[in-house]
Amino acid sequence: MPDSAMPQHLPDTPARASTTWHILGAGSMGALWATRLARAGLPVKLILRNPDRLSAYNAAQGLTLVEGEHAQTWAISAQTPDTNEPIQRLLVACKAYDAEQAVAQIAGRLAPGAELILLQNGLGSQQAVAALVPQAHCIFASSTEGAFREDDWRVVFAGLGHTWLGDTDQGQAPQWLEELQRSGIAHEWSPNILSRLWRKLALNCAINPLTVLYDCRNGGLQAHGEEVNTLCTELGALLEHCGQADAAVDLAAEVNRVILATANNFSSMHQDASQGRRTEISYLLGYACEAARSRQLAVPHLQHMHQRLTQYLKQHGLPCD
Ligand code: NAD
Ligand code: KPL
Repeated sequence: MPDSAMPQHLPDTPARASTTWHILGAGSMGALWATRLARAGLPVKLILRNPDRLSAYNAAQGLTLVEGEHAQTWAISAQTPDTNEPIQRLLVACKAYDAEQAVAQIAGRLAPGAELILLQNGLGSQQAVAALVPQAHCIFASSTEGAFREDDWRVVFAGLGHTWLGDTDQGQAPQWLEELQRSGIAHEWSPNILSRLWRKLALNCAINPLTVLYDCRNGGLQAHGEEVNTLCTELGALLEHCGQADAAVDLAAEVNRVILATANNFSSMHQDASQGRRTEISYLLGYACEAARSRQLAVPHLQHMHQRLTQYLKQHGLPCD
């Protein structure tokens, strides 16, 4: 597929004064957001792990977004965490297990009233980040968009989706959502983002671990319907005990719908495990089991699933946290 010949260089000063979007983590989701914001003419800066990653990025001359047959490179400026520049708006696009440490590296740069948008899947990492930077306004996000890294600094937009954003104090939708609109990032302000995150966590707990253990596509779980439904029953009870009764409504029906609708796909956890990458188990099944334990709710099947998955990851030389 031909790439557009030259990287698109972006103006140093955008036409209209706008808050810079700092993006922490230039992987799949970070690149998907950064390139679309930059394409809309918004000021974007990437924060990369260290000077080696910054040199590699500069050598590549930008971030490439592949959409269908079209690939376009955007020369978005980048920096390391120790750059001396205040951050007003930060998209945290690391994996759940990296988010807290990554934010700790830039915490001293956060301007008064800074806003953080936390894109992590599962639960637990958002609360850890919010506790680390109590002076900042943390917005949690739950996204059904899909992207993967084809190569370093080259990301494929693999699945259209939607992103829900919200905070835990029932705050008003921020003005800058209009910038997401302009960037073509389908989104909605959610008055109850925790309910969305819990629902997604439950879906992921009912599907993802089983696809790893049975080494199958999502559709392969149709042969294990009883096991899926047993997990859904426990997950529903857990949601209710956690004050998330709305997220429990018709859970099994939705899980079975998702299994059918995504029958041909490998779950994100299956992709991680089969490619030798660390999974987000602690922020999905681990979080669910801990939430049940702390409320003295018996969830024997979820616990057993957690043990089996932990064992599997150990046997395959992968971290189980
Ligand atoms: P990824 O591994 O592709 O990208 C994470 C990036 O963060 C990597 O480039 C990594 O080097 C970087 N990073 C880690 N620590 C850092 C640090 N200290 N400083 C700077 N950079 C650092 O991950 P992803 O697929 O983009 O996923 C990010 C989150 O979004 C996950 O929680 C995932 O579950 C969620 N999510 C992903 C998708 C998807 O399709 N990829 C969809 C929905 C939600
Ligand atoms: O979100 C998913 C994932 O693979 O992480 C689905 C498709 C819902 C399966 O749980």
